[in-house]
Amino acid sequence: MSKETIIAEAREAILQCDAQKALALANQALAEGLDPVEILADGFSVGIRKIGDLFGRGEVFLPELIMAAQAMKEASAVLEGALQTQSTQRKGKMLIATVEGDVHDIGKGIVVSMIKSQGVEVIDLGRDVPVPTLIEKAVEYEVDIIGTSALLTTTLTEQKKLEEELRKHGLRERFKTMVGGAPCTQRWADRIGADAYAEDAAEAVRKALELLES
Ligand code: B1M
Repeated sequence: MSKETIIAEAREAILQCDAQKALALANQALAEGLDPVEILADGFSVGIRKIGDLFGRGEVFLPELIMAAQAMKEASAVLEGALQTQSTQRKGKMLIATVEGDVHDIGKGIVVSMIKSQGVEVIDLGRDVPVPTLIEKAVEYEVDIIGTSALLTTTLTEQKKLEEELRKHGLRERFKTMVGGAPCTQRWADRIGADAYAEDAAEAVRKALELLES
């Protein structure tokens, strides 16, 4: 199967909420030596965003969204597994989580795998993580960067809360912060005083490495 066909079928598998097909395509992509990042970004991620648009327009409903997310998670787990083997050299430490009130963790998972593959140690606290926990763990693990992902306009404010709480506790200078997630923008990052914003996982890797060098 050509790369273009695998990418097109990967999108389709998510739109059809077909986890079995998505998994088979992810495995086939790896067996054919294709770039897992490209298959994720141009194939599966496009499919899940399309389902999100259909959901937003009321053309599909929550059960389909949940099934599509499951298919996406299974396929990305396979592709992310391939990423983790690319580099083992340690370059710094980053804590990352999806903010409180938000369970969206597919994109964060891709970001984590890609940053790890570049030799950065990543402590992933999962999803729905309150700001006090983020700060407590950042201090405990002595990380260099605190990264937060927010996918809902209602939970984006948690990223602002993190900046405020860090300042309040005199810890702002101790950590670099990075924000991301679909509703997040560079403007938002500037407004709240975050050190970096990344639109996608590839940019998250670049920005994390820049923050570690600064
Ligand atoms: Co929900 N959801 N969802 N959802 N969901 C959105 C976000 C939505 C835009 C869909 C829509 O209506 N069009 C909408 C939000 C609207 C808004 O806030 N304005 C929405 C809604 C409304 C909801 C619920 C409220 C639905 C309901 O219950 N009625 C509910 C909320 C639950 C909650 O969190 N409290 C809900 C639930 C769910 C599922 C559980 C079904 C599932 C999530 C499963 C999971 O993640 N485990 C889900 C999904 C899958 C989506 C969409 C369709 C896809 C998200 C995704 O995985 N994208 C989403 C629509 C959309 O985003 N267009 C939607 C693919 C992923 C690769 O991209 O996450 O953007 P993304 O990550 C990218 C970048 O953003 C960036 O890099 C990643 C990789 O390139 N990035 C970072 C992300 N984090 C970063 C951190 C960084 C740097 C970069 O540094 C730290």
